[in-house]
Amino acid sequence: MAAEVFRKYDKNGDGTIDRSEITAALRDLGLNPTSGFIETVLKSCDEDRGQTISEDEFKHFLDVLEQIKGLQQMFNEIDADGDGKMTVKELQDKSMKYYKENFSQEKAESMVNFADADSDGTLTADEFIAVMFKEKVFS
Ligand SMILES: [Ca+2]
Ligand SMILES: [Ca+2]
Ligand SMILES: [Ca+2]
Repeated sequence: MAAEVFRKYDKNGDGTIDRSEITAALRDLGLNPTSGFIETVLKSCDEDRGQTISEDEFKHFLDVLEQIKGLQQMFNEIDADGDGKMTVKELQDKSMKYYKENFSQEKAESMVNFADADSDGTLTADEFIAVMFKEKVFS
């Protein structure tokens, strides 16, 4: 079973999953990943630092994809109006549920600003997931 799933991601069939194949997998989830995020995903799976994901490391990659899906769900719930942008207010409204704390305006603002790669004042799923995933993996 695992080998079949691996082949689905190993598009060129060379036995490893490289950056472009990671990118394709993330696009399949509906993301538009930056090169920085792709690098983070690769590093989190690539235990032998071979710059690709081998079949041995593949289980970890599937776990990572699951984690990312979980973060997507979380994003969609916080994005209450479903416009694909998380505002400071939307984050504040759901902060008790997800962070067990009622965020002040200031705190919600500073979290949004921290993750807001294009500085438009709101977070896309890509901006949100990139930061949340990094915290999960490297903390
Ligand atoms: Ca490949
Ligand atoms: Ca929204
Ligand atoms: Ca933004």
